[in-house]
Amino acid sequence: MRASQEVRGEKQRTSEIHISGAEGLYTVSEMQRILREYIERALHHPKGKPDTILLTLEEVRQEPLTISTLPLSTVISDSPSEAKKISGNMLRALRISEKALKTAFAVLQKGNMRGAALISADKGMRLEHDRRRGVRVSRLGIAKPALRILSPRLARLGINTDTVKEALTLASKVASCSGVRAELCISDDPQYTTGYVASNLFGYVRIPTLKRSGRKIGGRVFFIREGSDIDRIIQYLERTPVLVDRIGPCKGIQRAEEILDSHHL
Ligand code: WAQ
Ligand code: MG
Repeated sequence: MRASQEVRGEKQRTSEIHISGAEGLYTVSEMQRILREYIERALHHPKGKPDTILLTLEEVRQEPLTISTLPLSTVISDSPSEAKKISGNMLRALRISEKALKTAFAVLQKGNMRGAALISADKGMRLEHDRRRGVRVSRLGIAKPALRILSPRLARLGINTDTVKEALTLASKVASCSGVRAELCISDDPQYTTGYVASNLFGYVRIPTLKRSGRKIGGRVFFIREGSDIDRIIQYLERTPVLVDRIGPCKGIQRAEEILDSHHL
């Protein structure tokens, strides 16, 4: 599903605001219920009212690959500047260059992308073919038995929401893509201020206060190992069906240093 709104700017020029998007892997019997949920989500979104809602349903014949969720944790952070420092340090530990970090934070500050930016981890170059749209991760989902394990684990931490479950599923698919070294995400919902850094090394690390409340900025950046085959990566993220069928550990609040120190790099 993708919902957008056309706005008229200066000199009658029109541009499009991305309101909401959602995707998943479902059985035919779930289709009607999911469509209703997606339409509901598009119509009642904190970013505004869409004038266009596009729904696409495609049969997936390929058997999905199965993966585990990344280990989840949350760091302590109580200001955007602290959150930026924590996310920057974690990404530096993952060998993301200063140049790449600069490009990444500029993309997130600008916002209004439908998909994610691909940035080379070393040179900090934008790699996706369509920079306005970005790369949209699709054909991903979580199997029901896995969801039944995940939900109570998240509930114990007070974070059993669709937002967290969907972001954890997406980050786990992205981390399973060879060539992707790390992901940085900030929600584009004005009130949702928690973001994350995800990687195979540190897991899915939630970072509160990554943006100031009320701001419409946000987005996703995937840091790509230098010299990777970009078309293969895009093909995997957009087209290869991947299903979460195992759940990794879900930890509570930790200090950022604890997470960094637990790995000898
Ligand atoms: N593929 C690629 N990029 C995407 C996708 C996708 N399927 N969905 C969203 N994005 C990009 C797009 O640029 C959005 O503007 C941006 O990410 C943010 O999307 O643990 O809610 O759906 O508490 O607003 C993270 C923290 C929440 C969750 C992320 O993202 C937690 C969130 P949103
Ligand atoms: Mg959003």
